Parts: sequence; structure tokens; C-alpha cells
Amino acid sequence: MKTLTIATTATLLLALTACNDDLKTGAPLPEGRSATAILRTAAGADAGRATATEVADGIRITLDAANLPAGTHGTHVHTTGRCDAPDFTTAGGHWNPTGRKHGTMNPQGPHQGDLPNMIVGADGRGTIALTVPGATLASLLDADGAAMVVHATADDLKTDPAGNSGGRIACGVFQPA
Ligand SMILES: [Cu+2]
Repeated sequence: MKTLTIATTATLLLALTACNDDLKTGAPLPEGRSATAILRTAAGADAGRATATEVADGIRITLDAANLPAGTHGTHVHTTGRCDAPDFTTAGGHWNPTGRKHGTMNPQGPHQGDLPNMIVGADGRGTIALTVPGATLASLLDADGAAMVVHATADDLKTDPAGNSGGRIACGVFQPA
């Protein structure tokens, strides 16, 4: 959508089609709120940013990460909006308002905070974008807030409570936009 710049009839038709699809999965609500998290590494370096936006069927989460080691990294929304370096344990466990077990491959899962593994390239950058169905920004931004966390290794997507994804290498607190 954002790269559509040539206003030919064909691209307009494509744009309309894309908009219809977005309405089902992830179109921002006209009055929807959003939140942004600025991520830092354990050493305090800029590690990119995450957004959470209210959409028709949940919240849309994006993560554009930078300055991270190449490889596959578990990523989650954690339940407390605190990121005290270097281990970021103050972010607490996974955001889990529905009381599920960890992992999209766990029959008793997932947590609403369970996000896909992120592939970070040799340039240190990685991205994630998805809609968490049924989630609300009011729940995300509850009294103790929430944080985006990137882990050292891959999430197996099934082992409670955190998919054996190792230590926490980057963290950012969600702030209302
Ligand atoms: Cu995590």
C-alpha cells in the first residue's frame, strides 16, 4: 500500500482491493489509538521501534529492529512496561490477559504477547508485522503498561513460558502516541 505512487487506473484498483483486505485484517480504526516503543539494547544502543495500533479485529503490531545480532530471535510483548538493562527482567513475563500457555504451536496457547520469530540479517535489521486478534490497546496499556522484548535465540513456539528463547537482548516500553 505505502509504495503505490503511480495513480493509474490499474494501481487504483489494486489499492482498493488491498484496502478491502486490510479491513478484514489490520486496517486502522478511524478513531483508533496507537502506542510506540523505542527499543534499546542491554548496552543502551538504539535497537529500533515497535508500534501497536487499534484495528477492526484486534491490535496491529509492527517491529522494525536494528543493531541486533544476525540470526533468529524470539520476540514478545511482555506484561510490564519497564526495561531495566542489562537483563530486562523487569519487563516481567509475556503479556497474557487471556491466561493461555505459551506458543502458537501449543494446543493451550498462545499468549496474546506471542509474536513470530524475527529473522535478523547481516545488517542487524529485522521486521515483524501482524495482527493479534481480539487484543485491545486498553489491555496493553493497563496500569503497569507493556514492553516489546527481543530474545537472544529462536522461540520454539510451544514451550511454556517463553519458548526457550534465551536471554533478553533488547527492550522498549510502549507509550501512548
Ligand atoms: Cu519474551
